[in-house]
Amino acid sequence: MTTRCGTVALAGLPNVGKSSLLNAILGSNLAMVSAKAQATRLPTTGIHTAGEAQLILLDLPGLLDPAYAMQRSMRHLALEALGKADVILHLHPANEAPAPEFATLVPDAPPMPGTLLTVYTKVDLLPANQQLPQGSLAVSTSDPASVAALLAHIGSVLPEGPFRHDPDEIGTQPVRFFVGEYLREAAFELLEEEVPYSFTAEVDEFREAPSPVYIRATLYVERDSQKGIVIGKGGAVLKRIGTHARTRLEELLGEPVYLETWVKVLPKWRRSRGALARFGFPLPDEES
Ligand SMILES: Nc1nc2c(ncn2[C@@H]2O[C@H](COP(=O)(O)OP(=O)(O)OP(=O)(O)O)[C@@H](O)[C@H]2O)c(=O)[nH]1
Ligand SMILES: [Mg+2]
Repeated sequence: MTTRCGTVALAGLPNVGKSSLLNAILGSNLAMVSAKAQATRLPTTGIHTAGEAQLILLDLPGLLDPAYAMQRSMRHLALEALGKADVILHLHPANEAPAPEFATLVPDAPPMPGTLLTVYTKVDLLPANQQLPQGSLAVSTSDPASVAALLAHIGSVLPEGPFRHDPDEIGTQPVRFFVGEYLREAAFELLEEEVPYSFTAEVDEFREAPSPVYIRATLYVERDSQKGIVIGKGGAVLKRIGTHARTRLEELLGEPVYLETWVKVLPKWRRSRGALARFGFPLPDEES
């Protein structure tokens, strides 16, 4: 059997449905999703193996014009992945068709030798009187047939080569990464305005045995007032954040989880090189 295997980057503006499409392809809620933009900060890898094709999918941060160091890191990570991808999916909402030329979104990208495919997302929201350009690839996460058709198309442009991952694998990142992601997903769901953007989480302790899995995490915000909001009256908000993340982790692990959370203030961490390095955000070399 001739196998195909390659990296497939999910790219586009914030909020276009990149993480949702990753999850729809995997048939699993691996990546965090939010109705609010700029949810994904670090690339998330998903593995999809079916028949003779293995896709190494990279859910990337949205391509935005960076205003501060964390956003510069997000863009840097996205561009770096685009330079290495075998296939680039440029995702764009169907109701905002036609999509702009991808190159206009990434004038600062390295050479991108991969095959570029424009994919219209959220087709279920397309008004009946609006048409997509002839021959467009289009998906809705609520329509499995549209996702299957996209997968077939990607399979046909994927390079030949041996599988690089166990076909049973769906992700490559450690559970610790997803602890932070699901805590942030709760923050995006429950908190408003700047608070979810000032929020991040760090795992201090992770113990897999004995059951339940024990996880202790610190939640960081940038100001004292935000700390009060994250904790809420009588700890009610913090409890909801923890419950959401714990439920998501129990689904991922298939095991009971005990999650302990603490809230701390780390002023301006999104603009601090040291704090960003600690939270896993590399910055391009020339930056200070
Ligand atoms: N109706 C509809 N909504 C969708 C579809 N795909 C995604 N969405 C919604 O669009 C919003 C953004 O989805 P995400 O998957 O988080 O988008 P993203 O591109 O990863 O966003 P960032 O990580 O912020 O760049 C969420 O509210 C999703 O539920 C779809 O096919 N149909
Ligand atoms: Mg995302």
